[in-house]
Amino acid sequence: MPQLSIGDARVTEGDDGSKKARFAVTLNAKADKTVRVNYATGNGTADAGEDYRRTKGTLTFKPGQRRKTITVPVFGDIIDEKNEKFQVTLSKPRNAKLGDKRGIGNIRDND
Ligand SMILES: [Ca+2]
Ligand SMILES: [Ca+2]
Ligand SMILES: [Ca+2]
Repeated sequence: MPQLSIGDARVTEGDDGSKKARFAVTLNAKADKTVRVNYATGNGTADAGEDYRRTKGTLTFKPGQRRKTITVPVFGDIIDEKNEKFQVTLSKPRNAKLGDKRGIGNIRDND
């Protein structure tokens, strides 16, 4: 069975609006069946609603597809903070198994 892994993301915070943290989710081999996996964000030192938008959903890889991207909005502010982290965790893989199931979102403060 092919294996799913998620990478880390790095984004420099803005001062307003939001910027996108992009997490690549990859399959280590082509699958002949449709692969699905759930994902959800979780707090680290960064808080949902304050620093980033809570995001969850399901990715679908059609047979032959190897790479998808999860996008999480990171909110801008003008508060002097430490650099902060949150995570995106994969769960419930269908027709695949999990390799690295946790991606770290690194937010670099710019204030
Ligand atoms: Ca800022
Ligand atoms: Ca912030
Ligand atoms: Ca800030």
